[in-house]
Amino acid sequence: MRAPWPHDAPAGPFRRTFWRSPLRGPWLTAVFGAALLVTLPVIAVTGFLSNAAYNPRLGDNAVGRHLGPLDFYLFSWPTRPSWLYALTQGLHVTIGLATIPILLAKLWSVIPRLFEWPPLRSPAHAVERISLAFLVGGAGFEFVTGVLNIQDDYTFGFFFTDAHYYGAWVFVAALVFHVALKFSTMRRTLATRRLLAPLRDGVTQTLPEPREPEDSDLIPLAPAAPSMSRRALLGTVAAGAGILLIQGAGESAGGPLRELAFLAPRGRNPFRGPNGFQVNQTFANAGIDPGQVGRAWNLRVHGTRLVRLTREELLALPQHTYELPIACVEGWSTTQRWTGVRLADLARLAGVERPGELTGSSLEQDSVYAEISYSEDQVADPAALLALKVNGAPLSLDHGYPARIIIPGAPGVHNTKWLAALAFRRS
Ligand SMILES: Nc1nc2c(c(=O)[nH]1)N[C@H]1C(S)=C(S)[C@@H](COP(=O)(O)O)O[C@H]1N2
Ligand SMILES: [Mo]
Repeated sequence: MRAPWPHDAPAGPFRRTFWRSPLRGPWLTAVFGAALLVTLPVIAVTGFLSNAAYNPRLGDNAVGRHLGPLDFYLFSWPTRPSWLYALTQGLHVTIGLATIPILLAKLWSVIPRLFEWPPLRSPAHAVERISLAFLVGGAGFEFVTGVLNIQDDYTFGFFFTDAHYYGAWVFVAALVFHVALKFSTMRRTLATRRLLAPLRDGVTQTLPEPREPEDSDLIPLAPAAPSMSRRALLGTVAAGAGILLIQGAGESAGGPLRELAFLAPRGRNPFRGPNGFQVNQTFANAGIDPGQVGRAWNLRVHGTRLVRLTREELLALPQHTYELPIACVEGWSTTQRWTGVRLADLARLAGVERPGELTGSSLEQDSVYAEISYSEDQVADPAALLALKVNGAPLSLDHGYPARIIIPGAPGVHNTKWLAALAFRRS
């Protein structure tokens, strides 16, 4: 298709003879491309869904953006099934991690393209090169920020959700453009070179891909001897992806698979912690004055009137128990048995018969957790609780004592701990 590079290119990587691996060629690139064509759309769709779970339309949402020009969510995030966000975010993180080896292999397979000479041949070529810069840059940015955030959530505060979200638009746009340009080449290559035939070759039979019926600048002009077969390369990449897939499944699915989650954020044992499960951020880390959660604590409930309730008074109200997950943006989730007062009951106490949006405030101020908004649907769910107990025991300080919010189907980060106040609006 493309004319071979002219020989007047400067020495080094700009010469086609510089790239010598006999494994590189359109078939190899097409195989990695086809794999990415399966995983990247799943990551993109689950990513946008998980973002929708933040309810970016709600006014005071500290975590999750205020509505920007690219937010067109047409629905309010549902509360049912209660594991919905655990699923979307679990898939996003698990398949995202498993894709990293494939992405790196794909990049390796096309490295010569990054050194094309002359760098710009025509306006159309310039557009293609610029889209490639956005594609590679966008992929790098999304994967690096994603992995950093998994390892230490919201290190970047507001910056992460905004940047990862808008970065996703850039990456997806560049990807759609790239696929439109390359899809037919990929299909033709896989068809003419017979899908899996090259996998039969051992190291000694591993020759460069044939330059007939069409040449490709990915095929080396001066190939070195192979140090591994294509089969071994694909096997290594697949094994890497498979291991990451299993570890991610262990993190988000829990159960016996949990033992396999060797990359679990900050190496925490999910079963260890007060109340029998892991803590995201400890009370000590939150920097709240311990005096604020002692005898003097009471919950302020704002509605058409202000009501103040001590923990004893809250415990005297009708209590309800539900099994609900905490599903973190980091990809892990854990289901526990929560007991407490229905949010809708508290709204009524404050004089709001038909509650609309709710804003919850934490004693932890000056943080992304200080204020979180909830939708009318979330408040109306009978399992949306002001939790006072978990697994039959009082909440531990680390899990949000004296009281925290638990909303079915919501991202873990919206389950505000160390609650100070609730403000109900009318529907
Ligand atoms: N005030 C406050 N609430 C919070 C957090 C926090 O750091 N501070 N972490 C949130 C996040 S990101 C998650 S995943 C859950 C974790 O709850 P856990 O620590 O009880 O497991 O609490 C959420 N509520
Ligand atoms: Mo989280």
